[in-house]
Amino acid sequence: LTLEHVQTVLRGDQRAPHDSGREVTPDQLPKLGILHYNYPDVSAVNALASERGYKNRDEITISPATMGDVYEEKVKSFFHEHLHEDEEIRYILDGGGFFDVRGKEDDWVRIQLEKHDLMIMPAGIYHRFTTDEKNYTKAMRLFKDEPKWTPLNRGEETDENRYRREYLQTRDS
Ligand code: KMT
Ligand code: NI
Repeated sequence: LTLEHVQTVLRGDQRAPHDSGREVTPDQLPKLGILHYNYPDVSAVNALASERGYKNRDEITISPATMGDVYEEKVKSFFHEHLHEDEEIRYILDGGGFFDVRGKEDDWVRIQLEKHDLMIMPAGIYHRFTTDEKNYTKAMRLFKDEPKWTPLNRGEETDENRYRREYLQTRDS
């Protein structure tokens, strides 16, 4: 136990493994509409992308070394609770991180992603992302069309969003 760890616990560091309380049980993710795989070979990612009609991709390296001064800002912005109007597919090329998603009771469920994990999140799910204490996430982002990342931060408007409503209908039926 180091001073650093004590400080981390006291301030509830978003990059700590248990910031969000509960750990994930394997049956929890499918119930929330989330798919989670581990693909050591990128050819499996290519196959999945073509099956689902994903034509574009890019790579992002989230780390102080690649982002410099804006790193902390970026990490904060990814950690704002948001939804997207499209599925979000992420493949971890190196390093790791956490996606937190809202469970059925609107609780946070923390999903740890490690190298070669691929996660598919449905449109309309509230979530947030953070690097872990190693501060290094290299990820492939898959897009059906042009690479764009449009987070809609949670608020009254997103509660009425049709993708949000459709997500809840599917999840709770
Ligand atoms: C998201 O939607 O939160 C992100 O795309 C985070 C960065 S990709 C690991
Ligand atoms: Ni997102």
